[in-house]
Amino acid sequence: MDLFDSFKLSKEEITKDVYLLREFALHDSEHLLLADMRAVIGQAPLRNMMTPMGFAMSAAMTNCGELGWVADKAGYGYDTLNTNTGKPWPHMPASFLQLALTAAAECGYTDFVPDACLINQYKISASMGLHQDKNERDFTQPIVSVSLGIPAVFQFGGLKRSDKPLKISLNHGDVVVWGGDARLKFHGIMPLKPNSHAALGAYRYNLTFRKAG
Ligand code: MD6
Ligand code: FE
Repeated sequence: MDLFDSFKLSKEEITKDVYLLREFALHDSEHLLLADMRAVIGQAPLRNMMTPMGFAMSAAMTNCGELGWVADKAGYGYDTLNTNTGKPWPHMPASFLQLALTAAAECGYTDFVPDACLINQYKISASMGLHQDKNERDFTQPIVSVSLGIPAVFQFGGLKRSDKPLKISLNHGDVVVWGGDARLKFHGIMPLKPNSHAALGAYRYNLTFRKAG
């Protein structure tokens, strides 16, 4: 049997303008993706940034692409330089870009031009509080989010922080494409439960691709 015959795209619209592509990243050269992620982290090490309120975030972060998302005393935003090293962020690997573009196109976003990829690493019990992604310039561009490693429960609510969120489990290789009316909705990650993944150990990684600039 041809490799391609066995690939049936799984696409579910979990709520308006939020698409879940189960295991999509596994069909798109998974090993290269993991090797490229390790190389980016090697050049721009993960670190726990401080929020403007003075709290360390429990997820460790780094970036690749022209722009990287950073948090510090001055606030949140994108920077062309890695504030830790003073150097530009590593280039976005071709495997990353290919995955982001094909996932976006599957969901109707054929003109996605990501210039930033935020890499989040969660250890057991790390979490991310409900937030909006609103530091980007152009909210007509979607966000493509790739989950790797151990599972997590993703929450997504409404346009107000107090709107009750839906919960959905995200597993290794799952991709979420998020845009349109959902673009500014609150979302977060519940504290990770103890678990282990064959290739990535007791961690979850999330790649979020954006057009930031
Ligand atoms: C995470 N993701 O999955 C955190 N933001 O670790 C996000 O904050 C996120 O997955 C916007 C769109 C999709 C996402
Ligand atoms: Fe987010």
